[in-house]
Amino acid sequence: MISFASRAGSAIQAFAEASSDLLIQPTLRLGVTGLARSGKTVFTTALIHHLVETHALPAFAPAHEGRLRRARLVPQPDDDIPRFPYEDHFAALTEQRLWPRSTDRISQFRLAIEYERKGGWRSGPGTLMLDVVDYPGEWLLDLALIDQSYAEWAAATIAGTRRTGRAAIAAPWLAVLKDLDPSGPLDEVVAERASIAFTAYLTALRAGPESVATTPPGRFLMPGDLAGSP
Ligand SMILES: Nc1nc2c(ncn2[C@@H]2O[C@H](COP(=O)(O)OP(=O)(O)OP(=O)(O)O)[C@@H](O)[C@H]2O)c(=O)[nH]1
Ligand SMILES: [Mg+2]
Repeated sequence: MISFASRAGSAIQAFAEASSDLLIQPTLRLGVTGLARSGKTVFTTALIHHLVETHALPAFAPAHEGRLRRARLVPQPDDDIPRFPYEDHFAALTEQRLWPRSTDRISQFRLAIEYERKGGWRSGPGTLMLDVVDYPGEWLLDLALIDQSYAEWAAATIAGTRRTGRAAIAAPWLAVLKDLDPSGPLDEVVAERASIAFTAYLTALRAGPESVATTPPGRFLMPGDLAGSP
């Protein structure tokens, strides 16, 4: 009961804080989404640059109407998520003239955007906190797995190895599969060996003519913090 009361208390407090936050300081959280190599990191870097340097943004209504005062990077709110390395990406693009490497883990940043309200019942200056998340495009593939059972995914993945041009790259993984006993006792070492062979197959597919990952799980290709976990 005590724990319920204190939990309810902290929930009410959190709600009150969130509501007062919302009144004083609205927060918008955006995920930039797209398959691997679709341009998320470049777009995100350009977005920060244009907002922070207050470049002319004629298609962005608040800027066009002269209501955008300034934007600045402020500490991002989650201590357990790495910060988006904006300065590194920007320097690579403009000084070294290099495109960013494929993103291999999640990161985020927070922009405080100071603007002039449009009028109505609350006018005057306002600040919008914009949190933007960048992540490896490979992870987007795994959304398709949400509606699939393991058996359906396994059947589809094995059927996929029979597509034209895949026999040679699938052979080493299929050879490992043949030696597995699905009803035998769990052996972590054997499972890891199979997982490594399967990941090599996914990597070979990604290196193929399509040059983007299309076979999930993308987490196998870009494990991020889960690298090496069972
Ligand atoms: N010409 C041109 N090419 C771009 C632009 N943005 C991205 N590209 C190309 O697209 C590639 C991928 O861009 P990224 O921003 O790294 O793509 P991403 O979506 O972050 O990719 P992942 O991190 O692998 O998910 C770059 O290496 C460039 O070759 C752009 O504005 N202009
Ligand atoms: Mg990226």
